[in-house]
Amino acid sequence: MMTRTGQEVRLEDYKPTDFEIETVDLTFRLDASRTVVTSRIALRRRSGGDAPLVLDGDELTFVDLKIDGRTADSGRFDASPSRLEIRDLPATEFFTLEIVTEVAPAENTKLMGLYRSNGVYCTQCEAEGFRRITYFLDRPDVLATYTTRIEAPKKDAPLLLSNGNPKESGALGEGWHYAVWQDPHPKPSYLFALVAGDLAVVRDDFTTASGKPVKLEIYVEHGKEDRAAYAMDALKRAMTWDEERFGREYDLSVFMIVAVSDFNMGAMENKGLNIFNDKYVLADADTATDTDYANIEAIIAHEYFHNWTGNRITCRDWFQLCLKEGLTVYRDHEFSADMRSRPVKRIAEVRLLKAHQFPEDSGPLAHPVRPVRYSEINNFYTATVYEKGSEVVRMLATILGAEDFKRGLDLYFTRHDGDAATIEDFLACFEDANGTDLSQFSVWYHQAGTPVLSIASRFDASAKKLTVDIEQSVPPTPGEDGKKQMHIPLRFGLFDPDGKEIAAHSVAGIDVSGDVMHVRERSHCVVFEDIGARPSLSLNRSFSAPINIRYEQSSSDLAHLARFETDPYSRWQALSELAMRELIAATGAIRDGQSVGCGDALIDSLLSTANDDALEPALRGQAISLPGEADIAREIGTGIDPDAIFAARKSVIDGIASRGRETFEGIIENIMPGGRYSPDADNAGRRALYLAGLGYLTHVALPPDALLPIIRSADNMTIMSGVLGILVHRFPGSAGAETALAEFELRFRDNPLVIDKWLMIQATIPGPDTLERVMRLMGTRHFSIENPNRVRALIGSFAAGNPTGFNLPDGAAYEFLAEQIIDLDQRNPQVAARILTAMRSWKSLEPVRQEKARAALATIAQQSSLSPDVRDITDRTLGQ
Ligand code: B3K
Ligand code: ZN
Repeated sequence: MMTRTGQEVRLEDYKPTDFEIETVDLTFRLDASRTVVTSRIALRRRSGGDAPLVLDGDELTFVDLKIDGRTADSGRFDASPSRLEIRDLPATEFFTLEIVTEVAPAENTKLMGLYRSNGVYCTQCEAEGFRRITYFLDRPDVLATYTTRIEAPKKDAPLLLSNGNPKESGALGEGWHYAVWQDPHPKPSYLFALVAGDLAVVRDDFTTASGKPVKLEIYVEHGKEDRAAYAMDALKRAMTWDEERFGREYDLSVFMIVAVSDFNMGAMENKGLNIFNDKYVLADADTATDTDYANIEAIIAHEYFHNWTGNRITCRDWFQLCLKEGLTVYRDHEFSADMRSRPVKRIAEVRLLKAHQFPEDSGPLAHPVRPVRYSEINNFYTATVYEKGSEVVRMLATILGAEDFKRGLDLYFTRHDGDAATIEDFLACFEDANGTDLSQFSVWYHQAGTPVLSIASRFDASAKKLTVDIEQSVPPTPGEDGKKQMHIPLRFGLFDPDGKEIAAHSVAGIDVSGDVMHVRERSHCVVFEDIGARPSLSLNRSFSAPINIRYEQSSSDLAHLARFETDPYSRWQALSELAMRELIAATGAIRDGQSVGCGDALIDSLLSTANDDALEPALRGQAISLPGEADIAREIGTGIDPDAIFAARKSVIDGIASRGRETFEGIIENIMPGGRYSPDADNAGRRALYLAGLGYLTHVALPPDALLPIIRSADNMTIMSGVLGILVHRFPGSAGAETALAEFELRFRDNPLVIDKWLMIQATIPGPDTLERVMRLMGTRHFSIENPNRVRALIGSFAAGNPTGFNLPDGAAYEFLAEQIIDLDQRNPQVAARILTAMRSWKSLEPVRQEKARAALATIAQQSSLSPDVRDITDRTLGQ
């Protein structure tokens, strides 16, 4: 498999290793600048021959090698920082190696392998971080049982944790102590973890469905224990839910979560010892928003669910990443839907998918859910693998139905427990359990690009027939010629002119099961018989497939659906489609120098939804939140002028706000929950609707001065930061906005996670002045280029979340980003590469900005010492 030189790895080259590693015994003698790692591995020769054994390394210092207990002659091996090649191995089937390496955790700025975060030793090994600890066959199909002994000075590290169950611990001389952990479950090296330091613990207990006791422990910095209560509650709910919904029980005597403040992503599912970005553990009303609470619940569950989908059954190779990630995202989505409101959750999922995955799928970084090539695997932890991967599993459930889906998944859990599996293995379980053929469905895994269904319909009143022509296509994506036809499950509904749903009894031209049409051919001519009056057609209900639909549906039809659809998600979808048309038309008008109005169909539908007390507040909030600037840009597709989109969106909001003033005033007066803050879904939905209403009112009534007191008197972070965002974005530079920012800073200056919100709000202020503000903020004590959360909050959200501020016509912000990426790349390539993906849609910009963006990307490309991570993203983004 690959070493970290950036050459391409290809799925078709996969071959099992010549050697199996059966057991791994690790000893760590911890020291910030010189940790000694001794790794004793027991190998079994799988195939004959005298091929050398080549172990992966990455920036390692080799110290010593023993083969079967004897020091190896220097002629028998070559050791470099990235590789250990051993020749003349014993001819026996079994033999052992003892490898000693040295690493420097304090100097590890990549945050991969063993590193230090706020004085705590911690690890991150997925995907290829274990090779930064010791030489190993560092690939997911090498499964071994691990015993880990950790030695450290008791004063610096009273706490010594690793995977599995605690085995023994005790004192050593000179103030040192040790602990031994044993993990009985064979695992790949990417699931290894170690934590050592001085942390506080929050404990709880859980009893599994079959009666086994499990200790639950969440480790946080001293003084932050109270802020781990919600995470603990979420964990217990996730454990119960996984037993009830999927029959999955936990399998060790202890489950530990450690929160650290320097982490490259959200969290990591290491066996029995999850390590989390503290942002996804710590919460209380004063410091966390409703969104933070929802994210904590989802991510705690996601990592826990990996214990089965990822750990017990892992991936054969990294091409199969979606096997664990897509399935686990599907599971966490279902969990959140059950814990909260299903339609509200679905709307949030679709908004996220469209905002992140759709642009990826239509740009230079497009790749299949199961790719076949990569040059840097860390760049494939993408919205396509995760979110589209989850949608593919959801479609499987839709196509098979709940029972058959469950039968297939149960077979997967029994057949592949303990395996490193593939997508083919996964699909075969659903085929075998149900006697069905999923070969056409499997194209979803293999083909990049968002499929398009082009729809045309006509109604023949005298024949009482509705005819719907459906044609499928997939736009071209890099490196894939000729797209195959896909199996698209399309939920549908028909609504008569009175708004009643019509049962479609007789449908010809397509297979239908329940309310799902199975689009399998290039084109279908679908005929609905016995339809009395021209109906409104609702398509892709509940977003049954991650596709784009091109259907010239009249505004009155959409308004009809926005009013009468019985599926709340689809009601939102109709309204959002109506709004999108209005916003696109307004953008065109602005570019042509015409005045912008807002059609009555949209305003009427939007206000009647906002006023509909029968709908839960969160849905009303979603309904009145218009598509964002990036959504509009995505739908327009080419020649994007972000300033025109911003102006158009503002005009449409002005129009809605002036006619809806009473509605919005009513909302902000009545909707807020009373009593003490609670993060539950209903209360959170009320606050979301309140903030949406307040946002509109700033376009007609509320001046900055009226917002300041709301911020000052808020008893929770959702309202405080939500109103701060509205004030600062609507009235940038105003005295009120600057006062509010200063007060917020003063109050929260010692809480970096809250300061991240402050940085993010400022980084996303629309307009040309924000670049300077971002540069200024980089010079304050609140920013640190070393901490990924700070970098993402300030630079990441500026580049990815501020269309007008980042896409300056003179290209100054692109140049700024290029400089930051080049700098950051020296320190943390993974974070640099991730932030650079903000440039992925540069080819859809209008020509002037496009040229400036290309030039900035070229500046990065010209650097001679780029990491494989940034090199890969830069080259693919430029189309090279
Ligand atoms: N499996 C990890 C992601 C690891 C990312 C490595 N670059 C978290 C998750 O998806 O649960
Ligand atoms: Zn995951």
